[in-house]
Amino acid sequence: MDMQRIPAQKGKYNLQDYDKMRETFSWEDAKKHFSWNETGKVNIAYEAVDRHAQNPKLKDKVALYYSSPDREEQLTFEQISKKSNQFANVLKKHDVQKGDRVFLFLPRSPEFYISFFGIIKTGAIAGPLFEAFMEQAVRDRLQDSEAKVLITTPDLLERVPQKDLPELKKIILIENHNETADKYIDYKEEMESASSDFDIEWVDLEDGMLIHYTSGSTGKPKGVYHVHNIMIQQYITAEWVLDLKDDDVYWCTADPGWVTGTSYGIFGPWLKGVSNVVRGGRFSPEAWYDTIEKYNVSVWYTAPTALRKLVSAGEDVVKRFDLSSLRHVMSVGEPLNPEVITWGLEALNHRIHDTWWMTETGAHIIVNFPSQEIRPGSMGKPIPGIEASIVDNEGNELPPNQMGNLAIKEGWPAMMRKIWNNPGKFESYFVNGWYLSGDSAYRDEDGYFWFQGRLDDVINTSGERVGPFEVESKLLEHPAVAEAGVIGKPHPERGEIIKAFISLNEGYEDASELLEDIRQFVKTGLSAHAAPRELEVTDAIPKTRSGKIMRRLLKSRELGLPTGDTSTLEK
Ligand code: 6R9
Repeated sequence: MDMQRIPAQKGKYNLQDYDKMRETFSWEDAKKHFSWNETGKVNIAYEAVDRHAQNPKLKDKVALYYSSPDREEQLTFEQISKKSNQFANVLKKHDVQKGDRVFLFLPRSPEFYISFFGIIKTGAIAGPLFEAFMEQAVRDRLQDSEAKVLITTPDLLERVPQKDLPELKKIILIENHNETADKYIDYKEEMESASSDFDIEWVDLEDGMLIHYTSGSTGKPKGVYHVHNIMIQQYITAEWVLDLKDDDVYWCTADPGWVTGTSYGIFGPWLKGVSNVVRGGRFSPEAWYDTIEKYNVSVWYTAPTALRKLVSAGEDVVKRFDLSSLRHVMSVGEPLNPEVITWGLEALNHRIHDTWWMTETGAHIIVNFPSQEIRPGSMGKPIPGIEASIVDNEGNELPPNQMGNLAIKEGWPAMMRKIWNNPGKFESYFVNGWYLSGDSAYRDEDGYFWFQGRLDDVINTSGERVGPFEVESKLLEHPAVAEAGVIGKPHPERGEIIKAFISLNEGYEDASELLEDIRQFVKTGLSAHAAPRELEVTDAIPKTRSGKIMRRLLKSRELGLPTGDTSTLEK
């Protein structure tokens, strides 16, 4: 453990004493920030967009600075409000009702943000998908959610297996296309004739708003269901953790297909009425530093995998850009290496604040507050209003410095409310009133939490959560593959890479062309980030007597670690 400690930097941040606040804070206090407090009826789209559009001081403020290699655009709060009203009218015209699932399969673009809020204004539930998804990944999510409408581009449409999606009634295409059937709706054409007035659907705090699919260690991806109530915690953490002030320019690098890209790439800044930068296009150190310089980004939220790439690009690149607008830097998604924090101090002259949370938690849980001393390697402390602890498998709390399940006391505002279509799965997360995260960690005597690893087989590659089952299932669809077992293997830049062990069917030989063909099969069928970077042919995949793949054993063997208890191994 690195015992180096980095004190808060005075004059930069809001230095509220969260340790003290933790003793008195109640979530009721946070509700006073919202106008729905008196009426009881709400809509998160109103709080994040329309409320500012109606405020003479904010309506002309730039809400979205969009930039990609071939397009640049700025939209004010009023423009987003009106355009999302238009889009809501388009959806209503095509019979979208409260509670319907409307999915977005789009590149990051202004249309994404406009249609996202259009959906929520109708009371429907938005489901953002990563642009990188291939056919199988799209099928699984649209089938499970029974999505009624999909918003996409003509290019991405090729990956939508419409014959397998009987519930999908309409497809809205945001770019020029040649589709003529009734099922297809032309975005531009319908937006032009749609009114920019819309009677927003007022809903209850517990009504659904968003589904993010995420991977576990077993089964298909799960639809994590969030309700409008999520805004309470998003708002308060945008204040406490993102430390947003009125004149900040904020940039969250996450894709809106990921919970970070919605909770903190959309809602956090906009609930606070802060200008938000969105960058399309690929990662490159130059393009990223340029984005900070060009928009005078003051608050920056990114991920270890990107930071590690910036570190390896070297300090010379940093020096070519003026990054003096930066005030506050944060990271999420994977363990933040102490070396990266050291680099941040040297190259950026900023502390990098790690934050820990999950798709299921909806918003920040354990963080390094601006006012807090940073202990490199630690995720920090729980936010006020959250009770986090380390528990054993029965949900009994463990003493300091003992490793166990990182757990959260049930009932925080941003908590998922169900797993779509799978009530049993939802229940399985909770033991003795504690939500078990699947992460192992310990807490030191001062209340700092230290991440140790995943307790299940979920893989975290470049910050993306990948379920081994999904990859194994895809591998098995290849005619050459008889059996498959998939693990995460430590990697200096990507955190983990996916390694697949396969056994081959009769008549197939272990040859590099075949392995490359299998890799491509996963890449083009599922998604690039789910394709194994390493493939190894083995005679047999170790399984338990009940037929479960012993991924843990595969991993121990791969890493040359003790293999532990193998008594259930099928002989
Ligand atoms: C927001 C998000 C959640 C899992 C989580 C953990 C890992 C996230 C981390 C971290 C170490 C951090 N994780 N933040 N591990 N330090 N600061 O990442 O959501 O995609 O659902 O992933 O990611 O393993 O359980 P999600």
